[in-house]
Amino acid sequence: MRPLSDLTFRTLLVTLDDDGIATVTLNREAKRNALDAATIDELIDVFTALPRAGARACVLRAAGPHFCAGLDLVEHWQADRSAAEFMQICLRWHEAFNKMEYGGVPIIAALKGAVVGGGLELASAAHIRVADAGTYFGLPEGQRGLFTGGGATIRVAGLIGKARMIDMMLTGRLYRGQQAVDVGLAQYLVEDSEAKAHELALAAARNPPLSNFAICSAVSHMQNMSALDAAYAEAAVAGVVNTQEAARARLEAFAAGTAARVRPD
Ligand code: 1HE
Repeated sequence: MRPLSDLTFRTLLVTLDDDGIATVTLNREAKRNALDAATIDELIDVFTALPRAGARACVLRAAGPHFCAGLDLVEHWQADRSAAEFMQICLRWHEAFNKMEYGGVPIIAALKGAVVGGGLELASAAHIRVADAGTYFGLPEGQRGLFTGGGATIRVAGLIGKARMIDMMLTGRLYRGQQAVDVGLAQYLVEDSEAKAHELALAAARNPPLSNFAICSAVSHMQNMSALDAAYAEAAVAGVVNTQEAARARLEAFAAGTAARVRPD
């Protein structure tokens, strides 16, 4: 695996600041950040490298007024792909999004404008989604004569349930605003989604990396297991995380009465 500093990007912008906050920007504004094959390859590269590059959290944002217009429909049409070829494309999408969901680095998606089709699949692989008033969510696959291929049947159905997902795909129904939060497409609805995403990334980055690794990989893995196996795996993960050196000082501070209490403002 090549380190982050060795990677070059054509469709992404990637930075890592002194707080350990990585910012990954979808940078194809002219095409509304539609996901072509090159962008998916770059997402695989960056999310393979980030966990080992010292990133403590990541903001996933986009250039321009829209987060992401989904699959690059023009590339797909021009390539006139066979079923086998498109299956391989989908496997690359899964690789990218699995790197995100299971990579152990908290990813906060700063959303705006269209979050549609594969764009929603991408956003769903983040750990937290922050929307603004102009953000809208859709799955226009049915109207395009397509089907989801980037994990929506798992992640979007997991967020909102299969009945709502099927409705979105069949009818083109869009969600936005408080309704999008209420159904589970976003966890925050704010004026400035980028500022909020950065604030949340900084908050997450203050946790010990091993705790974040568990939170941002184990929960997802455990959803894939039987309840019995998930409970066993939870105990094993907690055995490692809850006895880490980094937790000792925090526990000591609590015992001494100097640690912050968990109280609403
Ligand atoms: C694109 C794409 C795209 C824009 N692929 N080129 N996704 C969709 O069905 C959504 C398709 N896009 C739209 O509905 C609109 O573009 C937006 C609502 C997102 C934005 O509208 P607008 O007015 O700001 O931009 P535009 O004029 O529609 O597009 C600007 C340019 O971006 C134009 O290119 P140009 O060369 O003519 O300037 C568009 O062609 C280009 N563009 N969206 C390619 N998606 C793994 S399976 C996943 C299946 C799916 O994702 S299905 C959902 C596909």
